Formats: sequence, structure tokens, C-alpha cells
Amino acid sequence: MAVTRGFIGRRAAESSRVPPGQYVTRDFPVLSAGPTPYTPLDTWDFTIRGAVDKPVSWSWAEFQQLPHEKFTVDIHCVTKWTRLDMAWSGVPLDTFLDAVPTQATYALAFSDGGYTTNIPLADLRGGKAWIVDEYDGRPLEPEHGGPARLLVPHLYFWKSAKWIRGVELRTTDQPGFWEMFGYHNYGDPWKEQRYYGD
Ligand SMILES: Nc1nc2c(c(=O)[nH]1)N[C@H]1C(S)=C(S)[C@@H](COP(=O)(O)O)O[C@H]1N2
Ligand SMILES: [Mo]
Repeated sequence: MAVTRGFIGRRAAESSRVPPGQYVTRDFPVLSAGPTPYTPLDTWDFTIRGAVDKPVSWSWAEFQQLPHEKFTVDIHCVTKWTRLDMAWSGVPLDTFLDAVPTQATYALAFSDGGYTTNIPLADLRGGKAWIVDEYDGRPLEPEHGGPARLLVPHLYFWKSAKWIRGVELRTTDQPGFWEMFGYHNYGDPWKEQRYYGD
């Protein structure tokens, strides 16, 4: 029964990667709170602002020239789907944050269309978060946040702001869009921090 054992072994290995209350899907659902914005690349920029001496922006061309990392991670959505081994390419947030001295400890990501989400600044540092512009070897599709989205795979997927345009650095925490509507302020999938009070 070597075949069965191998099959069960792979399933067991996979299930240890699936947080409580989640199921594995092979789909890539689209979840957007509003219409998909289409911002021309020649007007796109990415800005670090807020608790900084001076805001700093990168144009699309400048962003393209920054060293990109290819990486594969599991994604966990609060609506309970988990997708394993998603392959992305993007620029680590460290690249931007290292260029902008700050006393801030909180961040509020902001997007075209008005979506926001708050994340402790420490969770954007240390190679744990990226601005991604490629999924599965192709430019990120507009429905999934193209031209570029935030990716914070260790938190529920609502923290990965699509159509991102920048990060506001803050000395006080400011709840974002879903956080104001009752989602958990932090959103750790391994602790099932889905909603306020979890
Ligand atoms: N700008 C923006 N980013 C967003 C959202 C949104 O509505 N607008 N939805 C969030 C939620 S709730 C989820 S689950 C994921 C969904 O990403 P996907 O549509 O690529 O699957 O994006 C997150 N980022
Ligand atoms: Mo979501």
C-alpha cells in the first residue's frame, strides 16, 4: 500500500499548512468591495507618507527597476479558502521603508478606489511583505489588484490591499476599511482572528 501511504503522507503534510477553519481550494476567487480601478501606468506611483520628514514616491518605471524577488507562499482568506503554493514576484516592503526614516509603529495601506487596511509596521518589515506585480509568471490581473498589490501572506488576505498606491506611516493605529466594519484588527489566520473580539 505504498501508493496509499504516499497519498496520505502528502495530505497530512498539506493539512499541517492549513490554518484552523480553512479548506484548500485550487481556485483563485475574486473578492472586491467595489469596482476594479484602471489607473494608467504613467500616472501610477507608490508613496510612503505620514510620519516621515518628507513623503517619497516611486513611479511605475522606478518601481520596475527595483530588485524583485520571486517567492511561493500559502494564502488564507477570511472567507475560509486557503490556496497553497501561490507564486509571486515583487519588491519587499523593506526596500521602500529603508529609504524613509520614521518613528512610526503603525501603517495604513491605501489603494486606488479608497480601500485601506492597517498593519503594524513591524509586520511589513523583515522580508514578510511585498508589493507584487506578477502572479504565476504573468503581470498581476486587474481583478486581483494589478498593476500592483500589497502581499502580507502571514495575515488574512484582506490585509493584502489590491491596487495599492502607498503606505501611510503612523504613530497611532487607524483601523482600515474592513477593520472598521468588524473584522479583527490584526488578522492572524493561525489564531483565527477573523472578527472583532476573536
Ligand atoms: N483595494 C482592495 N483590496 C482588497 C480588497 C478590496 O476590496 N479592495 N479586498 C480584500 C479582501 S477581503 C480579500 S479576501 C482579497 C481578495 O483578493 P483577490 O480578489 O485577489 O482574491 O483582497 C483584499 N484586498
Ligand atoms: Mo476577504
